[in-house]
Amino acid sequence: MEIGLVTKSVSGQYTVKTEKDEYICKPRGLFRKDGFKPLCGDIAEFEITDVSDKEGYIQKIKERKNSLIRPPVANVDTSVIVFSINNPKLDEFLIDLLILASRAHKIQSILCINKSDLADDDKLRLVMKEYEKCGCEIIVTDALHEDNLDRFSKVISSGITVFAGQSGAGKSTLINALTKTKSMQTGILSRKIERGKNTTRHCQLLPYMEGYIVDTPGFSKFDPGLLEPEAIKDMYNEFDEYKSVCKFNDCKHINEKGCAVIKAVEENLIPIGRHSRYKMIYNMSKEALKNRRGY
Ligand SMILES: Nc1nc2c(ncn2[C@@H]2O[C@H](COP(=O)(O)OP(=O)(O)OP(=O)(O)O)[C@@H](O)[C@H]2O)c(=O)[nH]1
Ligand SMILES: [Mg+2]
Ligand SMILES: [Zn+2]
Repeated sequence: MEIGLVTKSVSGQYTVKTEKDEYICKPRGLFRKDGFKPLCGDIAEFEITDVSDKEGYIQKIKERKNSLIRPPVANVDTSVIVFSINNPKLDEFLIDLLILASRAHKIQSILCINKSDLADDDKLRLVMKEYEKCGCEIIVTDALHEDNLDRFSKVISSGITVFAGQSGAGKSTLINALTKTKSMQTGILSRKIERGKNTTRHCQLLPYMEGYIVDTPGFSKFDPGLLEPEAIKDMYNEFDEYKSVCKFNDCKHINEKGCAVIKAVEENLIPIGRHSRYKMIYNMSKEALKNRRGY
């Protein structure tokens, strides 16, 4: 049996890369019966069925560390959350949700403020201040002029990295520049094409340094209902140094008496924007949980 990394999936066919070679593989029938599908990023055990044509048959998938639905990829180590301040307009709510989604999947995230050429310096500084204590490294780039892209070589040099963020923020432009390819469609054209086809079916890992990059085309939505309300409050690094002082052990930092987090917000020690969006996200995920349970 051979072992390799699934680097590409197109309509039921999987490219599996071994140390020396690449094989086009089909999954064994039993997977389909179980409703199980291999994903890009999976470590696959496969049998070679045709040596000269390099074809194979996937027999087994190693246990995954995590798996995402969009993009459909497994064993993700890092997410790069790409956004811009102008064009498209800053969407802090989406940024916060993507940080939370990453944490929920045990994925480390990096914030990339792209289109720095279009941003006003004061606004840029404010945004960096807002996120300085969120626990994510911040990289400011201008993908169009390939400015500051070498920063990525230090933070995503290995493992599997997913680029996510608002549509039009420049994910594909960044990826093309980093991988020195034109693998990804960019611009309005890409969005027109993506709308027309089922993008959830197709996925590809692009080699970058010792690791791989995956694009998420046209990301604009994320459902807070997928987050567990009780888990969210522990995903804000900003709250860490205050929450042990809250009067109640199970304080949610929403409106409780004696909440040290709320006090820190009032004293400008925690960005008010991060906290007010936290309250919204917490309530939305609580509502969603109620709807799921039916009470
Ligand atoms: N001025 C400027 N334009 C940029 C920059 N990065 C990307 N663009 C442009 O912004 C547009 C959108 O870039 P894409 O790379 O397609 O954005 P995307 O995030 O992949 O968008 P979706 O695939 O829809 O999610 C393109 O016209 C790019 O040329 C940048 O740093 N500065
Ligand atoms: Mg794109
Ligand atoms: Zn509290």
